[in-house]
Amino acid sequence: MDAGAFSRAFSNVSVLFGCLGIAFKFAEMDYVAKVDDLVEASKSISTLPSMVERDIQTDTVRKPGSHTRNLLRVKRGIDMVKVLFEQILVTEGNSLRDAASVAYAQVFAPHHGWAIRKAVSAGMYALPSKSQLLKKLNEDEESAKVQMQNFVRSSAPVICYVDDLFTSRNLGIDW
Ligand code: 1PZ
Repeated sequence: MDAGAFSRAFSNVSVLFGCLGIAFKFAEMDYVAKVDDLVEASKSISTLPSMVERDIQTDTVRKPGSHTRNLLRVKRGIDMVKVLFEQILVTEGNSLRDAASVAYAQVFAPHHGWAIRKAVSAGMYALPSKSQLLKKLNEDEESAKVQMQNFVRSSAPVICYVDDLFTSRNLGIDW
């Protein structure tokens, strides 16, 4: 998979962050820094497999700030958005809290320490309502439904692809 196309596509997730308010500023900064690292790296390393291969050669796969480590974090971010959309699609009512809590619990919580998990669960109370979010995104229920379904459908193979990239090289995906 082309590294530039991948990282540019998922830098768009920061638009969503922009609508969530300051409670998730820290998560946004962390995510944006990691995507930006991949965007920069893709200028000299053209594909995701070659990016990972380089870190394997230099034994820096799990090193803080490595491209491979950042790729795993960004993949989780995409997975979180996918699960969040799936949950929003099946949840009634105007609150995003249940959908966001399920997505966080499923994707990130197992990898975050106590302090971050507490901060995130506190932040969940500061989320905008679904109708406020739609308004900020310039969407209505129907248009948002179509966009979310599209994201869920098209992100699934990308998530699988990155998982395969890690597991096929025995790098593990649970760190
Ligand atoms: C309605 C939507 C609610 C969205 C809630 C988003 C919650 C995500 C909270 C994440 C807090 C991140 C704090 C930083 C954690 C870092 O320690 C780790 C490890 O980084 P490293 O050690 O490798 O440098 N970073 C991460 O786990 C990546 C976090 C990215 C968060 C992306 C979430 C995308 C979801 C967006 C939904 C709009």
